[in-house]
Amino acid sequence: MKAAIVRETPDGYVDLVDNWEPKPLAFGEALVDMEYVGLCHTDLHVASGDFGNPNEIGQRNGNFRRVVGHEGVGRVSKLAEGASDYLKIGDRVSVAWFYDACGVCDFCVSGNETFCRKVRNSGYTVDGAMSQQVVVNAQYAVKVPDGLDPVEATSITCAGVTMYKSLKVGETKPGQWVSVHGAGGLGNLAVQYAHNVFGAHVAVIDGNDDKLAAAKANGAEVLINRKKVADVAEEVQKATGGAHTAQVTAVNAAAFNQAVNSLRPMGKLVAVALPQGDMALNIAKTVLDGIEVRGSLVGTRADLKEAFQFGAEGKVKPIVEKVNFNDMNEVIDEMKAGSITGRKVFDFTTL
Ligand code: 8ID
Ligand code: ZN
Repeated sequence: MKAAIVRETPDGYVDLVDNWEPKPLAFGEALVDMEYVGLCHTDLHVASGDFGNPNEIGQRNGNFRRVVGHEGVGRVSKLAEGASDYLKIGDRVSVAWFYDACGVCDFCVSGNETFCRKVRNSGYTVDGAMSQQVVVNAQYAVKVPDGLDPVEATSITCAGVTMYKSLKVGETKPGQWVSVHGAGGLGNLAVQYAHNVFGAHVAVIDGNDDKLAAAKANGAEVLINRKKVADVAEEVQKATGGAHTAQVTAVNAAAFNQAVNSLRPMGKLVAVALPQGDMALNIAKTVLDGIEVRGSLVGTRADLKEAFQFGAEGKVKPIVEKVNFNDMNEVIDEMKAGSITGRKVFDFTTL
């Protein structure tokens, strides 16, 4: 069957193959026939080897190289023994970056399962969603609610839940100002969750006017094209009086510094994007203004269930476009160029 796999020497692109086979199901696992899979910028990091060579990390499926993808939605077609307590044939489920965890450590039992030291991640340490069939751990595959369009659900599976969670991590309150640095796949959903779910005011920063226009349509009140202003932070300060929380989704270390300087005293910076390198943090600003810096990583199964529900209720509506599996490397180039508004979603139903 068809699958998109990381290249032998990861170079940022994928090999599209026809001869891939899923591994045999083990106890508690289910087979999912994929319908739609979105491309997240994390897939580009994985395919580039930014987190190490994924072909050499985690469990291998025979001689196959790692299948990418973690914004997947499909229907359960087969259950191994032990899986029917959690799923039934025909259920629509998601394949998210958080694949599974040990279930018994301090992180798992305290509602912080994504930080389990035995965590497995789809499309990185286990095979991901970009194949016609995917093996999931039935206890961990979160169901997609009725009433949520499956193409839109793919974007909530990673981008949506990640920003819903990071707004929680930022302790976002109604009426506060949130600055969203980067209006890509994650950023446009940050705008929607911040505005429509958390009741916050939103300032958005990006270098692409189409993305800023989409953010405006989704409720952002302050729009800043970083390429057209001398000082991003100064513009945010002028327009908002300083953000209460800055959400950094831009794949660019400079955006982290702009975000810190956009905050008001006691503001929180939530780091979400994963560019290579270090973040420079002005010590005096951090100390004198009581700035907090937190990292935020995707979301738990409970977070994803909640994030899906807001989608099913129409409070958030991902911007999605269906595209052909064979065009994946061209879509990767578009993402690298920063020209995708919302998400491109590969259609597995027509393969
Ligand atoms: O759990 C997590 N923390 C998590 C989950 C999912 C994704 C983290 N991520 C990471 C990805 O690995 C990636 O590093 O978040 C980052 C953003 O993912 P994405 O939203 O899927 O990428 P995108 O659609 O390419 O959007 C990136 C946006 O950043 C803008 C670009 O114009 C684009 O719209 N941008 C850049 I590049 N530099 C900027 C800057 N200095 C900028 N926007 C503002 N200021
Ligand atoms: Zn992702």
